[in-house]
Amino acid sequence: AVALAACTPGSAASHAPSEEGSSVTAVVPLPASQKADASAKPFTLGTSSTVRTEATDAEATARLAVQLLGAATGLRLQTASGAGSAHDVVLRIAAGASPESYTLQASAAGVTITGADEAGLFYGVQTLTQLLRERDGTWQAEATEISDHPRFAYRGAMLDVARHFFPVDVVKHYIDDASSLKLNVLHLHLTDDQGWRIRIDSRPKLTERASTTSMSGDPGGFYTKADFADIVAYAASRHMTVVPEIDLPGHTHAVGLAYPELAEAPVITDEMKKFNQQIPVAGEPYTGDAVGFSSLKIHDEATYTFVEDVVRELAVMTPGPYIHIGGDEPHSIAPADYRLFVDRVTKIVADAGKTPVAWHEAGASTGIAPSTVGQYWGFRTPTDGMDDQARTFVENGAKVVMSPADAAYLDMKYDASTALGLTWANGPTSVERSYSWEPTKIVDGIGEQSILGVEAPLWSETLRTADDIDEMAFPRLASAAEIAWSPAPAAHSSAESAPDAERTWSGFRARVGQLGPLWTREGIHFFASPEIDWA
Ligand code: TNX
Repeated sequence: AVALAACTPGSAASHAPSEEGSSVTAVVPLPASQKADASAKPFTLGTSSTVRTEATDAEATARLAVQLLGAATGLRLQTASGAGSAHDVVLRIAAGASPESYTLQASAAGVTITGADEAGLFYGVQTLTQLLRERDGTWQAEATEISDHPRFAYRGAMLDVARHFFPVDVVKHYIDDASSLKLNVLHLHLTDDQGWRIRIDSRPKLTERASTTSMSGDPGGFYTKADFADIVAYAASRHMTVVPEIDLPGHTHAVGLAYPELAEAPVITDEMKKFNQQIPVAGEPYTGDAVGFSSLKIHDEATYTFVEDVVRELAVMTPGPYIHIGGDEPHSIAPADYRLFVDRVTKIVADAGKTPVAWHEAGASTGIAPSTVGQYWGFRTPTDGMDDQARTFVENGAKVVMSPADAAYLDMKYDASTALGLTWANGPTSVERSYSWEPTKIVDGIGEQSILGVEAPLWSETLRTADDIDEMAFPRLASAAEIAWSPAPAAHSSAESAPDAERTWSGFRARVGQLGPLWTREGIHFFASPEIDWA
């Protein structure tokens, strides 16, 4: 752990409290290294400040910085080139350091952000938006030096647009949300029993017949290819890669509305009756919340022709390296049939030039395409052999994304009184629980080198609006972001650093509390959890 290595004992007034009573900086996720000098004069951003670049490679980020700093402060800044004044922000790219890394120097002489690449520069700008505080009618950032880089390459947020459909603007808002926390993957759960949300030209009935409804009888919707391209481009401009998920072979009731010949009859379980869930009927839209009742026909070649059509078009639409094939909750499918399906479909994705991703159940298969990345959604303490399934991906030479449901699932209630959300993952997930887990300590044999990254899924059974999304995601998405980005917690915390500068729950809690006003100005409808002392 290199956390706070720069905060050497005796460094002048390191992390001393400011007038506001908080420590000098409140950056989330916690930077890899940070030195602050509360006795030095701060940087001041004002109406005459400009965002400056020395070379054209930083100009796109400079334009974005004007927007982001504008949203954070209300100031209407301009871009410029060449040397500037002490109130300007200078953006530079200097290749050589690790991908996505940046350094930031703030002082009364100005702010300089140097990115190893455009992504790093963008993250430095995001850090600056968090450093700026309104004081005496001006926007100030305390004098500080930050050197920062991510722990994990894959830092994801998943949005379920199948149970409830969210229009392009809402998805863009979520991209803004997630990228402000230095997340770099948007996993879109595009299909499920309740609806098919992506246009496939060779299979037009999918969106004609299987997209019009959502859960609870709410309206449906789907993305045209132009919509999807718009999302992909917007995500790319914020350095996020889109991972599209087509959930197979279960979670496919909607496919049967369009192409009934591909679908098995729904399997009605005692559980559905016990929990008073809506009973699925073949050929009718499903608007309930049961899972595990649907399947494509495993022993029919037409199924694989269908999957090839979908994967081929999806691969063309997706510049990123991954296509997620789902694979979760195959409750109504014989294990041997499920394995056969996973083997064939991961190979279809690999043959289309993409890296398959699958939920951990697919690890039960031995003939899976070896490049397949697993996504672990079991609990922090694995049950039911889910750890064995997750380990299979690693044994094949691939990696795993960690999404423990009882900590990383953003659709769980915060506490029993939360209106939105579910409770199946070990009851409600407090902010503290969302923060207090370590990816390398969940599955034996899956350590740092086997973990591609961390993802926080947001399933939408109970969510209808952008505000609902924000309420469930903030502040817990910040927990996932810190786990994914910041160095692993040090075995012993440094006595010299202020508690809120530590990669600990109390440090996180204090820093997140400082971000409330920024989130409000940015239009993020966060849940003002009583676990946090909000500024
Ligand atoms: C489980 S975990 C699911 C989803 C539900 C979610 C609700 C997993 C891969 N599948 O189908 O939406 O729980 O929390």
